Amino acid sequence: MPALVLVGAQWGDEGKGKATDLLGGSVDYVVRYQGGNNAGHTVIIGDQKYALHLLPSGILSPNVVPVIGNGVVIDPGVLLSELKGLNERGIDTSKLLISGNAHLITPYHRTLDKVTERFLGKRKIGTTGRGIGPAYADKINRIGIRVQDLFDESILQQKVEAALHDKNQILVKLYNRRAMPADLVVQEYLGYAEKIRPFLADTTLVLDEALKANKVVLLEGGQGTLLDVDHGTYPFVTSSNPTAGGACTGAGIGPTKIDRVVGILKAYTTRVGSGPFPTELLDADGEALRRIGGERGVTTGRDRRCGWFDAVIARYATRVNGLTDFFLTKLDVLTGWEQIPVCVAYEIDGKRVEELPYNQSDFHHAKPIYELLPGWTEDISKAQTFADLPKNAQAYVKALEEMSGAPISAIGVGPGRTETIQIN
Ligand code: 2SA
Ligand code: GDP
Ligand code: MG
Repeated sequence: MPALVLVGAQWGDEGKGKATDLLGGSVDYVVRYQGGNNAGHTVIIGDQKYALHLLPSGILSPNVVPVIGNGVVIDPGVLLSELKGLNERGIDTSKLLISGNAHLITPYHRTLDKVTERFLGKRKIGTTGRGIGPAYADKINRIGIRVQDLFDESILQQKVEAALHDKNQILVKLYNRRAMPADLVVQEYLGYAEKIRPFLADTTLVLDEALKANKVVLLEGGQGTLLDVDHGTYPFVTSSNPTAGGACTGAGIGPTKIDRVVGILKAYTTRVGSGPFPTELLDADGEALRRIGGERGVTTGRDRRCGWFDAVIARYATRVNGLTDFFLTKLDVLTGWEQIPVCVAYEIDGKRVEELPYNQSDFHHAKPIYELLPGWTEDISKAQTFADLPKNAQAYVKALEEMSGAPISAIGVGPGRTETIQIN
């Protein structure tokens, strides 16, 4: 198995951190390929809970080489404090590799993220405020600062000045903020250089050599399919490509090297931030899913919006990612409902629609068409095999598999590493 991709099949927070950690024992490299410290990946090992934002979840597996690929945006202050936090808990982070081509998030990106959201008011995206969008905008606009720029003071100075040229006018004239002096940013960022240097690597070369030596490389997505800037619910998306194609550009691996794409799929649906969400529940069921599922943002602490499972979205994730299989997570959270509604299609302007509409307004109008599946009351958190699950839970999993278009290869029945049913 050369390279495999692990991607969120919904709007993120499906349990990618746990899934990556589970696979950690059988892979050699874990690569983050997009996003930045907007992500919040939770890993629970024994009685220890880790919340990773920027670092690949594989950093917790002693034999894994963790890699931050070129497609990631790095806030260096956050990177160093996350490393320090892990070191203080006895985790060895010395094997980390960081691409010199990854872009940096700077204080002006964070400020712009926050002021534009405030300016948008009711139309806001609901970003994490971490500067992700503005940093990617600069990358595409070719005025970004890259990790490698930290090691050449005069280049860094020129690039920061160029990036701030327009932004300071915007900050002062449009948003009534103080201008940001380039020198201050440069001084702060030069201070990070020597701390980051030991991790600097030509990561595409390292990964190519690893693949040639038959090492297994896991490409770990942040966020999820419906938050993808191309394939998600634009403009209510993040500014990168979490979908499987993004793994190739964000890690510098050719598609021919990937032979498995795992979609992480929650047994119900959640979303953080604004945007359409057909199966959203604004009632006691939604509240119960939030409470039982502990649905709160790992980065911002925001309550997550909750709703029933949406098979249209799962099918779409199978299509745009070329999924080979799913990890179904949080099945245990559904224990106790007499009947569990599952959205099988949408009604849009009086018509039944089976596939995710590409038209934004149609998606905003989509009303879920539900099928009711019988629930179960037995505690399933100790189940170790599929046969251990109550019949109705088995039928729920089988129904989801049928509707979603790819086989389910593992089922999460609790947050811990061992609370997982492996199938076949
Ligand atoms: P941004 O900050 O520009 O990426 O925000 C754009 C949209 O992307 C959503 N987004 C996320 N959605 C779910 N989980 C994410 N990570 C954190 C978590 C979220 C948190 O694990 O809980 O703590 O709030 C994540 N990151 C970005 C975001 O909500 C916007 O809708
Ligand atoms: P990620 O961003 O996809 O890594 O997911 P998050 O860490 O943001 O959110 C997933 C949450 O669900 C975390 O608190 C996990 O510990 C938890 N979790 C993962 N899998 C399971 C599961 O099968 N059952 C339960 N009850 N919790 C799970
Ligand atoms: Mg998360």
